[in-house]
Amino acid sequence: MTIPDKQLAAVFHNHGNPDNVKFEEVPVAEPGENEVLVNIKYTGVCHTDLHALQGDWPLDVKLPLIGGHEGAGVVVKAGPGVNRLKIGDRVGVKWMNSSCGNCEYCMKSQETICPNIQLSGYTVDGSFQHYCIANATHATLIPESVPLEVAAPVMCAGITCYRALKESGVQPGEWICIPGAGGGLGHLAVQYAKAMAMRVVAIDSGEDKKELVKSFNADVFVDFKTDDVVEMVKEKTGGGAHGTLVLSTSPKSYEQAAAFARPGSTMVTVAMPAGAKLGADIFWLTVKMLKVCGSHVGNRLDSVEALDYVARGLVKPFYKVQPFSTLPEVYHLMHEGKIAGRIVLDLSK
Ligand code: 8ID
Ligand code: ZN
Repeated sequence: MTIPDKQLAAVFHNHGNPDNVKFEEVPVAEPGENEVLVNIKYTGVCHTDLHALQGDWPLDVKLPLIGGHEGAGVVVKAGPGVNRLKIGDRVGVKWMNSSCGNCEYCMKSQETICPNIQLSGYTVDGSFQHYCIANATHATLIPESVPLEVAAPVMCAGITCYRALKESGVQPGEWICIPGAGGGLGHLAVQYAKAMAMRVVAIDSGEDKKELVKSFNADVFVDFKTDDVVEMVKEKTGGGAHGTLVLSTSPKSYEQAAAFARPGSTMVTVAMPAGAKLGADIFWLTVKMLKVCGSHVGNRLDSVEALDYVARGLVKPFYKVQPFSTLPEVYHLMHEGKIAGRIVLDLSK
């Protein structure tokens, strides 16, 4: 296979709205030490990509940036010192691009809190291009039985939900509450939770998202636009969920999660709405003995395990495939909360 010198990439030079994304010809990068060049076939679009475009977060974005961190493709070139991967391997390019491997956190497999972390589609260029650089230690091998377009949404959404559910400490038979259940992360969280024998309260809005989460056997659906969220969660779970995974991009979900929390339960913060603060009342936090726990994607083993649930047929990403050129439209739909499941971009179109 010949690798071209130049390729098409979705780039933004400044923060702003989806019209800031331009399709430009850029050089194909050369893999460095312990890096591989991946020919991206499919990439999911995560709400994080939209946060990066808008400049929502208190962490600097590389500019100009090629976003994207749910890439799935094939290794076409290996840099010096690569032993783990070879040309032809099917791999995923994740948000977790690389870590130092030597700090206190890396030593404990907590690589997602490594102070020297690099993030695909944020601090380094990501999967919204045909040829993307990936770190050979962190790229995830995709099992042969999992098609690349299916693997793409797992590379961020799947891994993140899987790890966050573990962090919640919710046991089989107990209730997990999932605000944002009909979105990219949410629809996978519902499935991982059911596969772990949890009972699920799914919160989102609209018939299509209700039908989607019900098709994954969510036990209860609460519509945040028409239902009294706090009262309904408490009533259906007999006093509040044992854990909550906040996957909604509305800060209101954090207020509600603190209000419907069952005493002794854990709220896992996953979604990061711009400027959101935790407004929980310290009195109730204390006397209800609530736990608040942040969860940032997953480590290398979480990634392998999350894909294994898919390979075993326990989790099935729900996605619509669209041409690469539709990325700006995807951002518009995402901003309006109109995407049920994920949109996966086909780089060949
Ligand atoms: O490692 C991490 N912590 C991590 C990894 C990946 C993504 C964090 N994230 C973050 C993203 O940056 C984003 O802030 O998780 C959030 C959700 O990402 P997503 O699933 O990719 O977003 P989406 O597909 O747009 O889904 C959001 C859902 O929230 C619903 C929407 O209807 C949509 O289905 N929602 C909204 I907006 N308001 C809601 C509310 N009040 C709500 N659901 C319940 N209650
Ligand atoms: Zn993501």
